[in-house]
Amino acid sequence: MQSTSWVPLFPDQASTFAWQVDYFYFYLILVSVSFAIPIVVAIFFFAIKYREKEKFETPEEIHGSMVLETTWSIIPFVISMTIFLGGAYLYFQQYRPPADTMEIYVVGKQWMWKFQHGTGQREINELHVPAGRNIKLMMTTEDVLHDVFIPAFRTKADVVPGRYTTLWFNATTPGKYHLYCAEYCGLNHSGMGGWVYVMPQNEFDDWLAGGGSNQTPVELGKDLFTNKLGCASCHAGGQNQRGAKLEGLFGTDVKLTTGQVVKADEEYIRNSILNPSGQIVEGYQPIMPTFKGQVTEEQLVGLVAYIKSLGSPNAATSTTAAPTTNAAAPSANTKPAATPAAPASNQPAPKKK
Ligand SMILES: [Cu+2]
Repeated sequence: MQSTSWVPLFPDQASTFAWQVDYFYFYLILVSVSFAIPIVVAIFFFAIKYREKEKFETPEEIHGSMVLETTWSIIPFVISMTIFLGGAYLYFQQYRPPADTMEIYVVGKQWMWKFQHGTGQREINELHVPAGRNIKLMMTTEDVLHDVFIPAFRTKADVVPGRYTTLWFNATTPGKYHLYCAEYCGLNHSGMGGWVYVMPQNEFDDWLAGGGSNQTPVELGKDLFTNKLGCASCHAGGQNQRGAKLEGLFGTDVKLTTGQVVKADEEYIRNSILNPSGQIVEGYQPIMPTFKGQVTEEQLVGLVAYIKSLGSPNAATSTTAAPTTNAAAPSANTKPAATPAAPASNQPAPKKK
């Protein structure tokens, strides 16, 4: 760890893909240098060799060379394809989270980072994660564009108002690593940063257990859904069901009245809450009011987490934290609490263990 005030040329390599990014970067430098140097040398060499020795000298004409033209087309083509393929490989690795991730919700705001774990713990400008696990950040912002940047993990992603973006990593080495906002976001942009603490799994479990009993995102969402926002009055099962069925919805394909088929992911749920008439599910009326302006980003995160917890066909991705912690694992099986306001329990969510 570099904790001195000078900036190291290369930050620590602390994620599974850090060395790959570095190798690729070195490769780009190597390619650039091995072209730049011969070109500069050739410029000087030819400038001297073919300088005008007599006034009004006429150079000898040449009429092209098939061999030369072919060579200088094929070689750069091959080299640029290695750059393209290397870059594409790294991109796919970095921006396609694996299935077995631990999710952490992130809300950016001028000028701080707010994190919330699946078990409810909240953090500001600090993020604790276990080493050796796939972590997925589900991110949005309350105001302007921000960008999560963790140099030691060699990864960054924009945080965009009005939508969810994701970032994943697997931190290899316990330690303390800088977290930055990498998108100019106003006056105190430079102060918008913090630290990521990578801990061994057992220390992380202790940390998580000591975090008090915050409401988990799923609990918050459930409370909003059944009580505060009254979503359950239309979306819960039974005679009064006028809204689309939400149990088992997450991750499925939804057919809209327009004939379009969309995937019910986080973004879809979010849009359905904020702009319901934009995507009416086939067989339903456009009667749902918008909740734009009535729910904060954190409440939206809760609602999305709750609807996710109502079950999905492939429930492998869970919002729970470490499997070893028993601290309030929010999942579908905590659901049938005897809440009279939630007739949703008429239709037990698919139980998956
Ligand atoms: Cu920012």
